[in-house]
Amino acid sequence: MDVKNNIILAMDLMDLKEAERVCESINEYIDTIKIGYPLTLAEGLSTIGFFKDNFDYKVICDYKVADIPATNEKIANQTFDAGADAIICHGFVGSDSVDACKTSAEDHGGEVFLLTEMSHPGAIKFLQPNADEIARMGVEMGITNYVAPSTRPERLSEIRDIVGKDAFMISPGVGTQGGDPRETLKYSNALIIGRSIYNAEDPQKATKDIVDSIQ
Ligand code: NUP
Repeated sequence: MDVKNNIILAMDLMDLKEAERVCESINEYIDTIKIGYPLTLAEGLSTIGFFKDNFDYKVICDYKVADIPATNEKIANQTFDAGADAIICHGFVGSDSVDACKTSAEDHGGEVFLLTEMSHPGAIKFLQPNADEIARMGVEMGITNYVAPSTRPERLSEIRDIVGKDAFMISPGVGTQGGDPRETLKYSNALIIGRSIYNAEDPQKATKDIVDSIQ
């Protein structure tokens, strides 16, 4: 996936009008948006089409799909049928569940991102001990897109070593959660940034400052 300025906007505002205002103000810098449960549950699955039709964004749906294969398939099909370009799925549920999302993505001409380790402190207990295995499983399955935490550059480096230099890795946790943009881009292809942009007093300036800082 090609991401303008290596920045993916994590849009977790829950009012579509507010989200639209933020997107309008930063449109010159952004061409890829990640939406998740907050906005989708508040405003509906049609938000995917909203961003595609009004902004021509690539839309990554952060639904962290983590169910049995049959249910994963239904979730992924709904997501791609609504126009998503990509879906994020959890790896800890195992290869059969991940494969259901991968197959749905392939059937719809979309992409799947495999979430390896998460960015928050709590991920250290259960996810981190298994994250390398999850990444290795992804490689074995032929998955080329990964999500890994900007908050732990040393782990980003290790996960990059596992998935290889050609994999496409995107990283949340930049800014509000403490991750550093430049450090993250040593290992990752793109930053996922939410609150530091949409909660900023001036989202346009906040985005420009990040863009300038990574050029
Ligand atoms: O490990 C992860 N950490 C994380 O923050 C995986 C994620 N998908 N996210 C998401 O990235 C999180 O749900 C939010 O949408 C975004 C980060 O937002 P912010 O911390 O920049 O506001």
